[in-house]
Order: sequence, then C-alpha cells, then structure tokens
Amino acid sequence: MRFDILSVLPELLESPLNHSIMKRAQNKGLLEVHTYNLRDYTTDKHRQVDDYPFGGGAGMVMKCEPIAACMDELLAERSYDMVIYTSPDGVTLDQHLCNRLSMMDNVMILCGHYKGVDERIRETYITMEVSIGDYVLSGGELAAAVIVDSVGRLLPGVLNDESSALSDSFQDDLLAPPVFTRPAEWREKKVPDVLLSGHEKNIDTWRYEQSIERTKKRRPDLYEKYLKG
Ligand code: 6GU
Repeated sequence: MRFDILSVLPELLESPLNHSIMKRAQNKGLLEVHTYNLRDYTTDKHRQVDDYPFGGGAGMVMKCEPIAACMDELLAERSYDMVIYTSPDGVTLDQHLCNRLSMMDNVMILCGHYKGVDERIRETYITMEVSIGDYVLSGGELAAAVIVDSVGRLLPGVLNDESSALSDSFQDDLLAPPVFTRPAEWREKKVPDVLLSGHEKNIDTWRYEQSIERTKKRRPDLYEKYLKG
C-alpha cells in the first residue's frame, strides 16, 4: 500500500513513520510513504502556501495553486482509491475505517493547517475528510501519522504474529482483556490462575469474558455496538 502525504511541515511526519513497526513495514516493501512539501510546488518568489481569508477574520488559508500542482502531478502518475483531507470537520477515524483503508492500494492525504484549505480544493480533489477525534490539533500531520500507523499495521505481513491485529481492542467492537507477564506474583498481586493453567480453552473463555466486562464498564457505547453485531 502506498500513501502520498502533502504537507507544509513534512518534518513532523518523519519520526512517527520511520521507526518500529512502520519502519519494518516499509523495509519489507509492504508499505510506501512519500511526503511532499507544498512549498516546493509554489511559483512565487516568497514560496507562499497560505494567504489571508477573503471576507477577513483571523488566521490564514491554504492556497489552491501549490496543492493543485502537487496533486495534479501525483494524479497523472497513478489513480488513487481515496484523497483524504485531515480536518476536525471530518468523519472520525475508527477501526472500521482503518480496516477499509487497509484494503486500498493508493491513498493521498492532504494535511490541513492554519484555518484550513480553500474550499475549492475540497470540492475539486478531496473524496473523504477525516478527523482523529473531538479536539483540535495545530495541524493535520499528527492526524496523518495516526492514519498511516493504524492502517499500516493492518497490512498482511506487517505484524509478526498475523493473528495479533485480530485480537486488538476494537477489532470486534470489544476492548482487549488485561495482560500480564513475569513475575507471577508482584507486590503481593497474583496473576489470575487461569493464565498459568496452560488450559487454552479456559484461557480464551476468560479473556473473552474480561473483554466483555471491560467494554461494558468503560465503553458502554461500544458495548451497545457489540450487542447489535
Ligand atoms: Cl485531522 N486536524 C486537526 N487540525 N485537528 C484535529 C484533527 C485533524 N482531528 C482531530 N483534531
């Protein structure tokens, strides 16, 4: 899968996408991430990527031309399954959307900044607007990194244990059960006996029950979704 990310601050994308699992995914050739600095697509001598809003008001607006130049270049090279704009106005990213995106080949992401992007860019190029939650970030780069990470780890072969993405929290609308490692007793707190029993079926049942209990208690909204299937 290939992501092309357009940004005014591509530096912000580097660290989260070039370590650990995302790095391995790219080294294995399962994931490609290309970043583009919109300043490189400007034609004026000040390399301006933003301008004052028509009608006045605070904040700057991302200009059409550099974005269009970069997108046109990319669109001439390949077709994209999705052109995402990261914005607090978008649909909230959840595991279902991550699963859907993980089945795509080419996804473009435009990182929002300042007061946002000229509306005509949204109308012309954007096929989906995505938010990562109900709070405001200073820019869309962290949101783009969240999208690439949460989608990239789902690609077949990225995780060592193929089944491990399937047992994640949210994958079946349930939170993950508690986990423990050695020592079996720490500060007089004992690991539940069933986990030391070696009885696989009982362990599975215990984990499933814990998932349900935890979801009911912490996320009644998810629990309702789980019950409805
Ligand atoms: Cl995608 N962008 C910004 N600026 N803030 C956000 C967001 C995105 N998602 C949640 N907050």
